[in-house]
Amino acid sequence: MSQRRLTSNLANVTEASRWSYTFFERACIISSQSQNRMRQKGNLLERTLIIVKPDAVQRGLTGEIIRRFEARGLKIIGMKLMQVDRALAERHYDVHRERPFFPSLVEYIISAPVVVMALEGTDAIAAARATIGATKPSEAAPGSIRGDYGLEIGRNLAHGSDSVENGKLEAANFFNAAELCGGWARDVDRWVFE
Ligand code: IDP
Ligand code: MG
Repeated sequence: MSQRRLTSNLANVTEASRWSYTFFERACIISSQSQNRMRQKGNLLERTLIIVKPDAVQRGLTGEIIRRFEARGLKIIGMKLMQVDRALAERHYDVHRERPFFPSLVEYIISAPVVVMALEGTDAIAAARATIGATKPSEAAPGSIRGDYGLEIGRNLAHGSDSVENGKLEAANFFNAAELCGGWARDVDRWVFE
C-alpha cells in the first residue's frame, strides 16, 4: 500500500472514531433526560452485569440469550466478547472462595470466551435473574434460560448480578468507563418505561 493511501486510510479511521465518539457522547447526554424521567416516576433504574458463560458461547446460544434480555426491555449499555483471566474470575466469584466448588467454577469461567453485558432498566437485577432462572437448572422454571437450556449447576449458561450494589461493582470490574454508554436514549424507551 502506498504511503499516500495509508495516510488517507488512517485519516478515515480517525474521522470514523471521532464521529462515533461524538455520537455516543450525544446519546449519553440525551440519556440523562430519560433517566430523570424514570426517577421522577418513582421507578428504580438498576444496572446488572450479565455473563453469557463459556458453555453458552460454545453451544451457539449467545444470540438467543442476548435476545431474551433485549426483548424484555433491558437496555444494553455495554457488551463484548472476552476471555476472562484467573484474577478477574477469582475477584468476580470472591464470595464463593471458601466453597468446595470454587476451583472448578474458576476453571469453568476461564475455559473459553464469554460475552459480558451491562444492562440497565427498571428492577434490572430481579428481572434479569428471573429471565436467567434458578441456579440449579433442574429446578429452573421452563421459559427461563437455565430452565430451557441447562441440566447441571456447573454448566448453567448465564450469570446475573444479585444486588443493586453488586450490579454496579461487577459492571465496573468488567468494563472501563469508555466501554459503557449508561442510559443512552433508546427511541422505544417511552414504550418500555412509564
Ligand atoms: P447464581 O449464579 O445463580 O447467582 P451462585 O450461588 O451465586 O448462583 O453461584 C455462582 C455460580 O457458582 C453458579 O452460577 C454455578 O455456576 C456455580 N455453583 C454454585 N453452586 C454450585 C455447586 O453446588 N456446585 C457446582 N457449581 C456451583
Ligand atoms: Mg450469584
